[in-house]
Amino acid sequence: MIWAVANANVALVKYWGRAPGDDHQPAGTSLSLTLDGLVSGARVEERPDAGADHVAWVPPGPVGDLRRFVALARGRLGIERPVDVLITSNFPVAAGLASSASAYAALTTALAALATDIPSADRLAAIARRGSGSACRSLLGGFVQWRPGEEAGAVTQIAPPEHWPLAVLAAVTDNGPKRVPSREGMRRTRDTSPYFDAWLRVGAADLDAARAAVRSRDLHALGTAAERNALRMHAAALGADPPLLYWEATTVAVIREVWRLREDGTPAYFTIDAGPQVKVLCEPADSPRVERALADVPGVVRILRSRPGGPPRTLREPPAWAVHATLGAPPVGEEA
Ligand code: 2P0
Repeated sequence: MIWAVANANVALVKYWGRAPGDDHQPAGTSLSLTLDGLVSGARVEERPDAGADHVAWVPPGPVGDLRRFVALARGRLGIERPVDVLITSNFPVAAGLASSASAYAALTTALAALATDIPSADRLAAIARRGSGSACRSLLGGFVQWRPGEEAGAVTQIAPPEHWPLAVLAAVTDNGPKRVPSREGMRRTRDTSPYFDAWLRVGAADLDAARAAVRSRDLHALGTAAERNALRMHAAALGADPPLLYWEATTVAVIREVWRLREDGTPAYFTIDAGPQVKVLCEPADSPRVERALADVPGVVRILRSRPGGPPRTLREPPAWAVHATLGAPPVGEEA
């Protein structure tokens, strides 16, 4: 039996739209930060006597997708025997906090540990993205770029986690599952939004700005590029037919609070994915003040603290927070 754990990641320049075709290629280049402590774990065990794979997601997740992914990954990794798979996370799933990214990065890592030949990082990234596009970014730590294309180095680390000890606070505004899954939201935006082409065009400029800001550790430059890029992604999604509105009233209230903090002299910057939660970047020294301000926004139910995190790891034992998932109980912090 093998366990692997992987961190979630937050995109500072978003992936929002697949390229045409069924190869799960992104339409544009994205840039993410791997998030320490927002973790998914995957337990994988070979079952020589079983007739088929067995998969489970605790709390329940999309097992059909998971089963198809396991079949594909086993084929690519040359794992002939059926496997038993359990996936669990230590933070709310399917709520715009990138649980599918960490889950599929952890699972890819665990399955790779069963392969007879050690697969290259490029091959692993090509497998992980079939589970969830953003999962390939969680295979690396720190600041990670994912660009379209099959050639080597499509997923690269542009700076390690220790390059820049930023604080990331996730203001959870709603624990429920998101309304429209990213995959459907991206498809609808690409196929129906008149702003999709413009979104891809401006994304390239946001990427250049964000990459330069990471290299020079310029929080204002990175934060403004990330905010701009997130708002442009949501503008493209709002233009879809039917429209995609991932925000709740509390989401907007948190945006306004971040802007108020900035006006009052605290550098804090937000980004928002395909859900109502808001992730906020700030200096570690400002983090307690920013956290208090976010927690005081009516409707914010919880703040998750993070910082730049590392790559996946394999383990022989379950991580402590995952033990009860193996017994069928919900993870820490989740309602039964
Ligand atoms: C991102 N998101 O760059 C963007 C921003 C959500 C909003 O990557 O269909 O679950 O599996 O490739 O990776 C979420 O989409 O989508 C995502 P698929 P995925 O983080």
